[in-house]
Amino acid sequence: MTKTALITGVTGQDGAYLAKLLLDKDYKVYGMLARRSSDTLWRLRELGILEQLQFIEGDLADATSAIRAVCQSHPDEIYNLGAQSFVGTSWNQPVVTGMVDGLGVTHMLEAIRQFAPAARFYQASTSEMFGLIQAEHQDENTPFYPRSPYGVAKLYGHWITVNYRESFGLHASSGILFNHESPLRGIEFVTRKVTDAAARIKLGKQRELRLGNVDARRDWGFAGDYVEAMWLMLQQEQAEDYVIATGVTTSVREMCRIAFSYLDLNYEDHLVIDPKLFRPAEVDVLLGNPAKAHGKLGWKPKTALEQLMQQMVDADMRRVAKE
Ligand code: GDR
Repeated sequence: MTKTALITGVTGQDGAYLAKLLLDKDYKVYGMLARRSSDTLWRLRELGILEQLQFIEGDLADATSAIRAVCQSHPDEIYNLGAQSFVGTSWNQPVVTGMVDGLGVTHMLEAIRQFAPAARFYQASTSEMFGLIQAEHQDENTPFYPRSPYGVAKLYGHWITVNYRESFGLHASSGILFNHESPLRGIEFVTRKVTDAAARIKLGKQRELRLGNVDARRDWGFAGDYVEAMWLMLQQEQAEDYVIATGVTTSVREMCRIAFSYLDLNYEDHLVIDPKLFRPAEVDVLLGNPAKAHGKLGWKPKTALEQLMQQMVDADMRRVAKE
């Protein structure tokens, strides 16, 4: 029997890859779509899946949107990927971030509890919840200490998911995903900013790359690998929470070196440190331990950072050359 999925945040990087994965598995896929004046559909076009999706207009900050989306789509599975996902922006829009990334999760869970209690729910949680790290590796038992309004809002979303599972027996799982990138990553995030700049510098269209804290370390994986983990979580009999990561940490500086050297460029000739790009509070280092996901879901990351950066640089070289 054909399964039906509802994805919030379907136009984002993860939404696009997940929609493609589910369509390839013959799901009927609905996407909740917030109307925006700018073009948000480019990722779905790039993956060639725009025409195969059904859209329901709605916004996570609006409880009636969540109810309408659940009642119209009759989903077997709901993936809540919609969010104000820019960590830096969350200091300038802390209330909107809290509404969408925090209360928005409750809107979805309430809609499910009341109108589709048998549906399975995935919540996009994040390594930003760990924030100020006390442990060398972060796993499902590491204490949280968020360092941004984004991390704080996401922590609420995480715990309300756990609470609805424990209170009402919903099949609700939270995936604690570490940074995950791809050629579909938005230019606002540091990896894509770097690969886009490398391509522009190589093609003579830009000279500088301005960055903030290049000593920050992240555990970077490929988004295409990570959406498989989301799907696997909802195929389990028991709903649980999982850390999804590579188990390797790399500095922003080293990530720049990898991207630039692929084009025979020296990043040090172009890098300008801009104090305006530092955050009011920083997450210095993240390093996930995905052992539980490996053991229970049989999930393993397939793409190393070097390979990922090369794919992103290649895609940006093609894009910039066409401009
Ligand atoms: P992050 O990703 O905040 O980890 O959240 P981002 O790529 O924005 O930053 C990573 C690190 O790079 C440093 N940095 C810069 N970042 C940006 N964006 N721009 C710069 O110019 C720059 N210079 C240095 C940052 O300070 C930071 O330390 C991402 C998002 O996708 C979240 O939504 C998600 O939850 C987490 O990953 C897991």
